[in-house]
Amino acid sequence: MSFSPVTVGGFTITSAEFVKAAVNLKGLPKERLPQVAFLGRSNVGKSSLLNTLMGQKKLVKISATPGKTREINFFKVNNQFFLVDLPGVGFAKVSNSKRDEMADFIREYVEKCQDLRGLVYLVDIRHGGTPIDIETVESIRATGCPVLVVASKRDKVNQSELAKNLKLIQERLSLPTKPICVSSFKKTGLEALWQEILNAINGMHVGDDDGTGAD
Ligand SMILES: Nc1nc2c(ncn2[C@@H]2O[C@H](COP(=O)(O)OP(=O)(O)OP(=O)(O)O)[C@@H](O)[C@H]2O)c(=O)[nH]1
Ligand SMILES: [Mg+2]
Repeated sequence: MSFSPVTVGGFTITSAEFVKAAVNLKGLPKERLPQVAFLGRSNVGKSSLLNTLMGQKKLVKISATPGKTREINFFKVNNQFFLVDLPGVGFAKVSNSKRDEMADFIREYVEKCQDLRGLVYLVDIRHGGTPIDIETVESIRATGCPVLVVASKRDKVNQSELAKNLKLIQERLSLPTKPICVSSFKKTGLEALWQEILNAINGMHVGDDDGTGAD
């Protein structure tokens, strides 16, 4: 299938493909490439953000029922790295035992996947960081995996709510600075986020391309 290159937030995507869904550690891709994974509460906008970052509409499935994604989905970008869609954290309609199983699988993946370079943790800007967010971010940090907290759904708040909730998230999640805030719908905040993702992967930068446009 042909793929038309697309530039999102200053980063050019020359290929983006779904590689596989894993339900346990044995199911991780065999190919050794750096990975950056996306985590956050169910419905926070992980899958939508992945589509937006890769300049896609439907590559990542957005299910109508939140909390339905039980797998870890791997997407290969530019044949260089994987972006990873993790199941939503703490979805109330999933039974406690299923939730624990999932939490165990996510923890195992974060602890054992040697190619995981960092984790983007999404927080809904309207909620300003919930107890589940605080607990999850702390448990990921405890594994030693770098966590980048990003606020989602920027388009849902006005300027004063934005300022107030960015500050709340910063305080509650003990961040050194205010988090990046993105909107998948309005395609905002993507440049800062791509830069962070590329920094996490091998120290590549958006500016690796020397800007001359030469190959
Ligand atoms: N207003 C607004 N809505 C968004 C944005 N991103 C996602 N949504 C909506 O939020 C809902 C959940 O989005 P998903 O991308 O499926 O969220 P998810 O985190 O992948 O959810 P799970 O897979 O259930 O964990 C959908 O109805 C999206 O259309 C955004 O930037 N702005
Ligand atoms: Mg999803």
